[in-house]
Amino acid sequence: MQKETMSLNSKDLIALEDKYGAHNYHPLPVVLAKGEGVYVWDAEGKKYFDFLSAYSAINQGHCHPRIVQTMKDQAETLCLTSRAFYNDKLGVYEQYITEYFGFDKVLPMNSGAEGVETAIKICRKWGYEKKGIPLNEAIIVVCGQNFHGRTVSIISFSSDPDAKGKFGPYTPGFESIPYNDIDSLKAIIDEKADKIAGFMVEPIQGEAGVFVPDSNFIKESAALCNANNILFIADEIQTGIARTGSLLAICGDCTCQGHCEQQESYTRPDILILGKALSGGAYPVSAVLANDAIMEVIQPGQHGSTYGGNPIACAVAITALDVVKDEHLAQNARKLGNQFRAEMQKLVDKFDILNLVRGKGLLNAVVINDSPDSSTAWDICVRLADNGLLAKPTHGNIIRFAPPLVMTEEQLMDCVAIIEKTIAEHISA
Ligand code: IF1
Repeated sequence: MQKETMSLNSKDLIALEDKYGAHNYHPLPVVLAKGEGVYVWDAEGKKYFDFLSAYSAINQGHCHPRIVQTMKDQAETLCLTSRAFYNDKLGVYEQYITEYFGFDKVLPMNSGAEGVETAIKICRKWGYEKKGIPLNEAIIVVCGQNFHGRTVSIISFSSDPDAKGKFGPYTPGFESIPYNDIDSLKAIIDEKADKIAGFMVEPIQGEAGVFVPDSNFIKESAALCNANNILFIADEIQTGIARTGSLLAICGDCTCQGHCEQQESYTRPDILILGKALSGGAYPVSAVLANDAIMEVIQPGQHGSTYGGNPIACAVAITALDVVKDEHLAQNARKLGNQFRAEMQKLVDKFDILNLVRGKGLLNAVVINDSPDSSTAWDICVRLADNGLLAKPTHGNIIRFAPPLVMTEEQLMDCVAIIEKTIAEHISA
């Protein structure tokens, strides 16, 4: 069977996915078979720059040798114990990650959505037991255009009709305010402070098209929460772990590799949710971090997961976080990000078809000068793939550019040349 699979070409493999897989995605017509650093190869051996990084999970680059070695070693030793017993990696990892990000405790899960669900459960229980909200009346405030995952509770507060439609009945207890609108947050807190347990926010909205809020929005909302005994919950699943040019997006302009506790630019969340790059793309690992006064509301039997905190996940995450520090990925993302946006700005000035570039660090988007219903962004991405660079359109007219953070300046300039050439080709086609 393995041998047979090896001889299938991209067309065959796409047909297999089409026939046997649920159609819950619409991928670009590229079949990837190998990855290394900033590169991936398709089933025919064509080489590409990866400018999506598996939605920011591959910050450390594909198949990072240290991460792969750690995973191999641990897989040969002990994979899974469940949490019915202790394991010899979990405590070590918990100490490591809590010191790394500056919290008392961590609750380990697997997918990002599970991390968000975990944060919601902790927040609600804290609301009843610590804040004294009447049972079943807790409100969590969220933002319009959010993306926090795909479970029923999470899509209950989505504003995307595709993500949400016809999956009801929905989970109550969430109220939405416009993103980047501190006055709306003030208004809902003025009205309902006693019942609001938390405010959950992405420091930069990824799915919305890499929307960077005003510089004071995050700081001011955290201060408002703090003043009103409301938990400030940061979903850094996509923005965290060096992607935006600092260890976390909530670190603001600080590039130190620590958790920035002492820095003025740092906004301390009460609950921090991480996922994706926590494993460098090797394994599904998510984590919810909080201090004791919050985390202690969860007692045995009240939350968990068969795979959460398994030895492979713990070992892999330690190495993945080591790599971020050792290879100065936050600094590199900051430097290359500034350079990338400057280069894209030149293209925006030169080509009418490009409207604007925005983003932070190496989480960027170029908005195409065409309607969201047009196929222009998709067509450009197909052409980019032909020219050896993989990026994905979002919302019809936005292209997200998020390469692995291990990229060099020279590689980045090669990519800029591919993008320029592709836009020129698209216009003259
Ligand atoms: C898909 C976007 C990225 C996330 C934030 C939680 C999760 C995500 C801030 C859930 C996941 C993904 C999932 C991916 C598409 C993707 C995405 F386009 F939707 F916005 F990254 F850009 N919080 N984001 O961004 O994490 O459960 O998936 O591990 O295929 O749905 P998960």
